[in-house]
Amino acid sequence: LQLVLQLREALRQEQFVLAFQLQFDRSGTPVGVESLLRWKHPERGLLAPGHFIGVCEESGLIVPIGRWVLREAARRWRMLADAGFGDLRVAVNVSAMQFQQGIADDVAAVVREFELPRGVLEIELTESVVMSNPEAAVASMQRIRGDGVCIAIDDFGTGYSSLAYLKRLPLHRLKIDRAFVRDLGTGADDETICSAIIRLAQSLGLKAIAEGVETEAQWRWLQDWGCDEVQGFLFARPMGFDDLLRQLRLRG
Ligand code: G
Ligand code: G
Ligand code: MN
Ligand code: NA
Repeated sequence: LQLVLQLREALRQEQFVLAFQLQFDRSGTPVGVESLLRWKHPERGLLAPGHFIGVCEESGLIVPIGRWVLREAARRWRMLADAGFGDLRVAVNVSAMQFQQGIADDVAAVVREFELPRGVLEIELTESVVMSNPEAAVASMQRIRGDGVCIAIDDFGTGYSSLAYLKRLPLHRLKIDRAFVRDLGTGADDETICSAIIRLAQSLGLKAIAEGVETEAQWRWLQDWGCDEVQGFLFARPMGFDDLLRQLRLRG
């Protein structure tokens, strides 16, 4: 309970910030960033979601916090665009409860407020969020897509997706869970899973992005197997907005 009160206070006092992790295409060109929530705790320093996201979900606070994340990500995209990096896409993680409460109105509102062009905002949903009520999910996702917002399935391969629904969903990207990326390049079983996901994405007309790429060997494997995009510590760690801008400017 104590933590819930602190979190409610944190939202009021603007103690949340977004970190951004760059995503790259096959040639190593930045194509987007994933927004990752951080809590600037007054005593404990910068906290990652593992310390508090569970409580946010249980208490329902994830709804107003998620709304803040969505607007902040859109605001940051506008700042990126003003700095000449408007080609980048900004992705936002959305929790089950937040999605079930309905995010289409919130999405439409930020698209309007920050005049987001089509394709620059992306929503990340997990398989379980979508598959727990696919009919309702499809309707909501279609509204989101109608506003020009992309949808990615996060942690793909760890949940249970109905292939029949995958085909029907208005998706843009499958994010290969980093658990499958870990052993790439060593001949492990996970290579079969990754190549299957990449082929599944291709056959559905979707992009595949690998998360958690940490080694050159993993990256080489992903390039060889035609994975479209990559994200991971090998390329960039999550960073604050000022560092992100500095990195992008250094790259020219
Ligand atoms: O940033 P980090 O690697 O610690 O993130 C841990 C988990 O928290 C990931 O599963 C990520 O999807 C989730 N997460 C990060 N930011 C957000 C957010 O803004 N909203 C929601 N709902 N989850 C987030
Ligand atoms: O579940 P989700 O994909 O949203 O989780 C994103 C989280 O993954 C972030 O908290 C980020 O810090 C973490 N992450 C990003 N790249 C890497 C990586 O290369 N290795 C590991 N172990 N974690 C990563
Ligand atoms: Mn994610
Ligand atoms: Na993930």
